[in-house]
Amino acid sequence: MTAYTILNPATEQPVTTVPGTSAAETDAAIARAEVAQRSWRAVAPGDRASLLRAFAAKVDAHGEELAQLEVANSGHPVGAARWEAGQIRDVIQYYAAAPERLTGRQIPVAGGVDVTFAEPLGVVGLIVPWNFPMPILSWGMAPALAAGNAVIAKPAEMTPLTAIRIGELALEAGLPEGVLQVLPGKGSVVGQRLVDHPAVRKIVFTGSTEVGQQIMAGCAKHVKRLTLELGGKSANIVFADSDLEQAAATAPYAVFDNAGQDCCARSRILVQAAVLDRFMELLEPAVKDVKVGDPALAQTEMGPLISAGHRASVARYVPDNAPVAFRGSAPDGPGYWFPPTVLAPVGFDAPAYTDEVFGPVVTVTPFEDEAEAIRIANDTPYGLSGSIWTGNVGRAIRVARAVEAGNLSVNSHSSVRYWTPFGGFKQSGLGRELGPDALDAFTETKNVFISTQA
Ligand code: TAP
Repeated sequence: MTAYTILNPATEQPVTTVPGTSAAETDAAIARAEVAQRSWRAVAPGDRASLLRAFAAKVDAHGEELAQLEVANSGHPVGAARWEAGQIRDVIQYYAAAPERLTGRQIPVAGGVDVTFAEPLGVVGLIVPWNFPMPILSWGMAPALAAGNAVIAKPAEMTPLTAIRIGELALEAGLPEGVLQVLPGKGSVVGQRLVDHPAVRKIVFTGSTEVGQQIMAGCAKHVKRLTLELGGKSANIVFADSDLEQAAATAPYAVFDNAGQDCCARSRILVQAAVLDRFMELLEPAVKDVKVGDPALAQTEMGPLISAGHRASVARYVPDNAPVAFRGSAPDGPGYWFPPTVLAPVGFDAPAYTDEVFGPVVTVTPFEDEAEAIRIANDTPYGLSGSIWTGNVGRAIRVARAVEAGNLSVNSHSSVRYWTPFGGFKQSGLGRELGPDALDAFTETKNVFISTQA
């Protein structure tokens, strides 16, 4: 185990050191999980449910501590970090209702009785990115545990602190040893081992499309179950018949939330040409008003980027000759700061327009009519999210049905709700998380025929 240092992205100061898990230690954790899972699946449904409720209560009692850890580790504004800590509690609470409701079916057959069972998979590996360490951990962890699986979570190397604490809180709440293990460390070591080890029966991966493709190939060797939540390049489509003031006032938050490090960032604003000039007039003050600064302050709306390396990668999309329409502010001095930046006009082949920048950079592109808006919105390998602004209900429904993306909002930029399904079309992912059906992704259907002829 080699310890490594965690830096605060707002100050560049060390926060703590964390042990990096080795491949051999990952194997040992998988062996412990296999043993623990055999007992966990045998825990009576009501008892499993009440342990999960105790876990949710424990997370709730430590919500402020978790939020402050996320401020220090990830630079999330404290208001957002509190929401994230609340979400992990809510997701555990929601799936705590599942164990007693994992019913099978009885299907009429001749000569006997036919029933189905929802059996747990076994050991599930969760590979979590650095952008939303708490919510994304919970989306896989809670339904997997509720369905009777053991979970091994690998947080992103840079942002393991809340996941480590959540693992401790699970034990304090009474979850048996080995049922939930958190292994900080490198994706190329711990994550890769989870993918390669035959005893891990399912991988839930959230991260870049590039790494997701490698993981899919690795899982194929074992026909391992897989959920993928990958990148995005979502469109915010603003029609001339919309409430332009509202569309412009909210557009910055739809892309600059979490400093743009959001898979659902609406990083391409498409505006009907007839209202482009007016929209830009309204957008400029809204962008300049975004409060960028110390994430520990309650009024802060946008914090720093996660690392120096990531800031350099974002900055490459805004070279000196970039078509900057206008920018917001960012603090000077230490911290990985990058100001909210609006680029227009941009070509359809500009990297800032085609790539997932994963930073506070948005492009604005005009379109003429509904058909063109749909064509442009869909002209991307991604399909995760998007917004449609219009006062015409028929158009809202037509466009929502035509845009190839898993999560759309009309006249809003709604964030993820844990009780509705979430996931991507095309190269944004495979499968769905959250909502009432997530248990299906953590169980196998077993069909049993019982003869009445004997
Ligand atoms: P990645 O670089 O893909 O890393 C994601 C996770 O995979 C990290 O824990 C990483 O470990 C691990 N990993 C890296 N290489 C691996 C390998 N060979 N085998 C197994 N695991 C490996 O992504 P990121 O930069 O952290 O996150 C940003 C990306 O995530 C963006 O594309 C974003 O859109 C996407 N994202 C998608 C969603 C949804 S819900 N669709 C939500 C959030 C983020 P390390 O810590 O060592 O890098």
